[in-house]
Order: sequence, then structure tokens, then C-alpha cells
Amino acid sequence: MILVEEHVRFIEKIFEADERKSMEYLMMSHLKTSALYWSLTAAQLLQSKPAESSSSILEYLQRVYKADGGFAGNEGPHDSHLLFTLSAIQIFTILLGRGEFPVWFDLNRTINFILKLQLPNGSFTGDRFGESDTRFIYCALASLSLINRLDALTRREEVISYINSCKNFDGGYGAIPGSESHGGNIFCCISSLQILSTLPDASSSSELIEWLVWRQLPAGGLNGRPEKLPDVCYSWWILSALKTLSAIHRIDSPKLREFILNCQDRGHGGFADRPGDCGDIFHTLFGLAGLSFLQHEQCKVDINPVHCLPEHSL
Ligand code: GRG
Repeated sequence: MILVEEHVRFIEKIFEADERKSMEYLMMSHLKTSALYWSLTAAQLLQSKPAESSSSILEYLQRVYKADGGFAGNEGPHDSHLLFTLSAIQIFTILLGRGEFPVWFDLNRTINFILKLQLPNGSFTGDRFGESDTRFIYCALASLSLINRLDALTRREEVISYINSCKNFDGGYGAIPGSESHGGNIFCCISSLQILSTLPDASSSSELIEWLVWRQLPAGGLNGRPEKLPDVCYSWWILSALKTLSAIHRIDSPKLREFILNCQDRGHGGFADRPGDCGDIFHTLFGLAGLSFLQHEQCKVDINPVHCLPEHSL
């Protein structure tokens, strides 16, 4: 059973965290913009309407909108970053609808911010400081896709060959060429290829599908790579990739459901990474997203496997 009321109360605490200077605030102050996206999406999956008004969330986003067209993780001395720019665009999509923006949002300035972060090899850095891996390709493509401006993408062929160069002998994808296959990076690569309508056909994905299916451990939970512990967040990263590849039926669904439900924090609400740990909003979203994929009867809202947003908002 999903502890709906406990999770709704837990999510409300995230919205209030700023004022209370609580542990939640300290843990998330550098990524508040993403935490708001996780909270709003989790609330949607629980079909609950947060007490925080849409206008106050949009006012917050205006305060973290930077002159360069990107969004920062919080107010104050925080720089703009592709991840927070995607989170802000995801929030617009939930609150206003796809391709709808508040009047203060300058679409062209944000497109320029995204494109300026592209490298000659097609990949993207997250910000002006230059860290580059497949996460930021996904953030750039998902942002352009949600604002309905994929046509603005430059170096499309280079993006595709960069992603292909991150593919490993085991069928998976890593963060950069030559790095170990990882469930999170596989989500980024497969979703990026899906956004670009260049997903390999089922026959050339069979090794990848096997790799993803092997992530299920005897106790039911999924890990992100071989020899690692299970973690609820892979109920998102791995299942979404399997969903995109039309192979989610290969997972033992009752066992995974049981693992996810056992990760609920019965004392404080929310989901933890694994049974017995403390709940947090990141794992709460991804636990609920997993239960949505597995069609839990208390989680009837469908989640989109590429955008991590309710299907009805797209
Ligand atoms: C909108 C859903 C969405 C995503 C935005 C930031 C991003 C795009 C994607 C991140 C993909 C990624 C790399 C996820 C993995 C996160 C994670 C749990 C990393 C932990 O790595 P380790 O090495 O843990 O600490 P393991 O489980 O490998 O032991």
C-alpha cells in the first residue's frame, strides 16, 4: 500500500522548507529549483494539489532566472546551469502547459543559453565551468523539446555520434566515451535518441535490454550497474529506459513493487533509497514514478519515460 497521506505531508514540508531552515532546507538549498520540480511531479503522481500556489512558484523561478537566459539552483550567489534550466522548463510545463511561459521569460535568450554550452563534438557542458557528459546532452535536448524548439538544435549529427561513442561493448552507455555503463547515463542516452527520433530498433537494442534486465536483484530492487546495491531511483532510470525500448514486461513487476513499497519512510513520509533509510524528495519522485510504470492501483497517473512528467501535461 502506498502511504499517500504521509507522502503528501512530506512533500508539503519540502515546499515550506525555506522558511523553517530545516534539515530539508540545508540538504537541498543548492538545488532548490530541481527540488521544486521533483516535489510538483511527485504531487501530481499522488493526484494531490500542493498548498504552495503556482504564482509563488513562478515568482521564485523569476528570481532565479539569470541575465544569460539560464536558471540557477537557488536565489543569491548561484550560477545558471542546464540542469536547473530544465527543471524550470519542466515546472512551466506542469503549471502552464507545454510551450506556455510566463511573460517575463525570454525564449530566445534561453535558447541561446542552451546552445552556447554546446561543444564542437556535439556534447554539452552543464554550465560555463565546463563539466561535460551525457547528462547535459539530455538536459539540453529535453529543454529544447519541451519548449517546442528542437529545430534550433545545432550540430545534430555530432550529438548523435557523440552519444553513440558512449556506447560500450556490454550494450550500455556511460557518461563519456570509454566510461562504465550506468543506468542513469543509459536513461540520458536512450531518452536523447528518442527525442531526436533516432532510437535504434529493437533488434539492435537486445544487448542493452539484457543489461537493463540484469539490474534486478533477487530481493526485487534494481541497481545502476553490476555488483552495486539496489536503489529506488533506478526504478526510474532503468524502468524508463526499458519502457522507451518497449521491454518493461521483462522485469519481475510484483517483486520490484514490493521493494519500492518497502522503501517508504513510515515515520516521516517519502521514499528512501533502500529499506530502513530516511526518505528524501529525489527518491520519493522516482519511487512513485516506478510505481506508475508498474501500474500500482494507487498511482494511476502515467509518467512519460523520456521527460519524467505526467503524460497529461505534455
Ligand atoms: C529530468 C529525470 C531527469 C533527469 C535530468 C541529471 C540528469 C538529467 C540525469 C542524471 C542521470 C544519472 C547519472 C543518474 C544517476 C544518479 C545516481 C544515483 C548516481 C549514483 O552513482 P553512484 O556511483 O551509485 O554513487 P551506484 O548506484 O552506481 O553505486
